[in-house]
Amino acid sequence: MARVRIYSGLDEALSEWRRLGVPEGALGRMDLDTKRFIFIDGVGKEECSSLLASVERVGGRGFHCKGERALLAITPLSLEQLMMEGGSASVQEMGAALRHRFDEEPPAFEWEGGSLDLSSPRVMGVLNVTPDSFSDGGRHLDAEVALQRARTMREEGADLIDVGGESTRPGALPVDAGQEWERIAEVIRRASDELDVPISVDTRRPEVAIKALRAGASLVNDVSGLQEGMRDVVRGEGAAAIIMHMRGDPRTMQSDTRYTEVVGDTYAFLERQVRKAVEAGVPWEGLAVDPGLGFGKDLQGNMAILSRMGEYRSLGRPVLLGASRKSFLGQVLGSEAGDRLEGSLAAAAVACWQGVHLFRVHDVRETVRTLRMVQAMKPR
Ligand code: HH2
Repeated sequence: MARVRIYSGLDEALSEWRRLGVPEGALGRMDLDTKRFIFIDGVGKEECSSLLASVERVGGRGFHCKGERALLAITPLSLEQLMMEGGSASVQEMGAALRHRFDEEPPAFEWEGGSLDLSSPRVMGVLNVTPDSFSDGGRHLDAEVALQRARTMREEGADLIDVGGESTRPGALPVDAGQEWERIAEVIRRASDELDVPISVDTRRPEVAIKALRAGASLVNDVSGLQEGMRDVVRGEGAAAIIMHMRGDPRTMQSDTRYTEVVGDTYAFLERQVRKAVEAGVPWEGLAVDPGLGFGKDLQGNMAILSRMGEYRSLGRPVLLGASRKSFLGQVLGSEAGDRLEGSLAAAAVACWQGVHLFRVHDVRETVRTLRMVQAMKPR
């Protein structure tokens, strides 16, 4: 049986490989992209050459170093592709090692001055300070009412509170940055002061994010995937960020919901955006990912993602589920946003079973209890 070692970063891999006596010539050929670096030992000569050929074919780099050893640089997605093609025993062993690594180690999630322990699932309570959010729109426009809602969610077990001032439901019209900030300013300031949990700001606008972070928020939850301006804000303020996949913008996102392969396409997007953020200087430990249920996906796409949420874990970053009360649940249940609790809890349970780390929800108490139950059922 082959021995597989996986490294998340090139530095870690290089120092280990030097120690193992791998020639510098081989090390120089390794790519600097955010990839998994793999060392595989005990692969028969013949299998080694076919392994190297398949890795190169899917865009990775491989190098055969003396005896039965190979060095590989490959993205998790390419490795998944090889596994799906029913690759050799070594490919399957690499895939299993990759999964196992993330089964054992919860990813770090950190920002300047804080962190979140992900050794058990964490709940993010949704607080929309908007007139038009699809499920709680108009309820928390008054700062005092919003703060009371935040306190209640905290008491119910929320580990994070996500404050938003713009609805991103399908068809929602954008608001300007000034108006968005005006809605949430007092809530962010006072909630960060008062509550003993991190506050995240749900915004697509760098100018709103920077104000929120300076007012006490620790994280940016960006449904538009952490583009350049937002990356700079997150790096500059020492914040953490949740990178979500969305197709187009809320006005248009449901007009084309076709994908080559929805899990693969969203995975590749998240992988790319994580890499760009790291290249822009945002620490790897400060990034989480979210495939964006309901954002430019149809029922089938949402269900495919939900049933394979665990696969995003091989990105090495915390994975967030945002299914709460969404319309695809209503399509199955035949019910309106206020009557989708069972769907929200079923989605949380299915994702929790697959090792998802963060749950963005409206119904905090019920979700906390569901997650506790699912965790208790998991084999140890
Ligand atoms: N969904 C919504 C908003 N922000 N952020 C992440 N990371 N993931 C999500 O799935 C997600 C999100 C939409 O839900 P909601 O905030 O309840 O409604 P609205 O956008 O209408 O305010």
